[in-house]
Amino acid sequence: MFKKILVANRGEIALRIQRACRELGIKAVMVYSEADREAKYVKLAEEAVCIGPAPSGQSYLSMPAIISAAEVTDAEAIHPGYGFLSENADFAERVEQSGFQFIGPTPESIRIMGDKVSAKQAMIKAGVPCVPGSEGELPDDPAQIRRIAKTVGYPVIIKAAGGGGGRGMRVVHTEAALINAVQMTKAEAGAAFNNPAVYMEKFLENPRHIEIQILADKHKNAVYLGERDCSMQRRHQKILEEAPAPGIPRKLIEKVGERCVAACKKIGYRGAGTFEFLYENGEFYFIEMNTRVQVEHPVTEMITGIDIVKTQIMVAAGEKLPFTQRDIQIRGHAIECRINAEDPYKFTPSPGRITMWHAPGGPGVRVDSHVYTNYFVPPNYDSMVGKIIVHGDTREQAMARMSTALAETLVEGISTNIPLHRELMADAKFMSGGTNIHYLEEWLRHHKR
Ligand code: MV4
Repeated sequence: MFKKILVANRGEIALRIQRACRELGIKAVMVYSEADREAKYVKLAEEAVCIGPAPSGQSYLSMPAIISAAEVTDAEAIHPGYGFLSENADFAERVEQSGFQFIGPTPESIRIMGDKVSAKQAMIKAGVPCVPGSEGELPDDPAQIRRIAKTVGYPVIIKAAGGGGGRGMRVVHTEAALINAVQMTKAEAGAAFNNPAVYMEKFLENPRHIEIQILADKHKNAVYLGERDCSMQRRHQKILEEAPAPGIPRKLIEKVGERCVAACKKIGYRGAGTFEFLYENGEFYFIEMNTRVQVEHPVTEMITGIDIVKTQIMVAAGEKLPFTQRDIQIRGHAIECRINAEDPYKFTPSPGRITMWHAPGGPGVRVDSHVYTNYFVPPNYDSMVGKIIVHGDTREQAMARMSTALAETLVEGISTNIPLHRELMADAKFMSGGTNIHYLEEWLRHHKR
């Protein structure tokens, strides 16, 4: 096992990784920008290195700054967290070339999944169900493009190979609009991702966003840890997640989960990973794979009892997965609310000093947050200041526990989206379960204030 790990991230996930290190008896080196000097995980750290000024381009995205910090502190491995450099194949490669373990999959795996066309081709080959569409990149010939769209059937969606997470996509409803839409998406993709390749899929009108968590080691073992429902989102920002996904047959999840595991074994995947699916009319359609730990990993930890971050570290060190698929039991229901420093209905950022922070507690309540009373939320980064996660025997109990937890939570000095979460926990449609990816945006349109 490693003796020392460098945590190349900030905020709640930096603290989460530090805690996993503590539990494993590993020293954690924290890196921080000048804006994060006062962060809790920096104060708690046995070792911390300032890697640059507030802008992330000069700190959390600076490969030389992070690799030098690992060199001067004698760390053996680097955990990238989520966001920043976590899905940058060049970074993973430079980390390994500098003699450190990258806590994540190989650069090759990251590269395959970063290109959505090659990701989809790998999944089709491995037997994972995908959205019907073009076989790979779209050709240049307009007649051929029209023919593909006719076969797929309108509406279609044009997506950039270099995109993902909602960037570089365009829906097309008619043949008249097709060629222009393809050209526009290609031009934008060339500028934004330095890769003009695009592909086509059938556009699913009202899907849910369901994802499957997997863990794999370096010895060809892989398991799936059930699914998460991440449909509650606004502008591709998830706001709450839950596990299991309400109303989806267990047998179907098992079938898709087994396909994901088979795909991992086939491509030699290792570490934690998430297969993203759209779910509509009882069918799963793969769209993308995330090669990092995700913000919403705690809901899976709560229903499985497995520590995903700890396992990431163990498998990176070469250990075998300490459980098999048969050992993994889904127990109860978990919900996570992301607490953002923002106006709850206008969504404008609300950085600044938190004059009062009181976190909730009680049975089945977990709070993952790096903030505290008198903490200053810097304006330079993502607005998430923490996550409230609850577990219950049933979905009803989890919702009741979340309502109580939200009522107990006190944040003063900045605005947060807690009022929105409180309303959602009392919303009849959310309470009945299974709302789709458009629900929150529609709800917000009808609840203008
Ligand atoms: C789609 C889709 C409908 N049909 N693909 C958006 C983010 C990126 N990961 C894929 N996205 C979508 N792909 C087909 N063929 C609708 C979306 C989509 C979406 C997906 C998941 C969660 C929220 C979303 C919000 C708008 C659109």
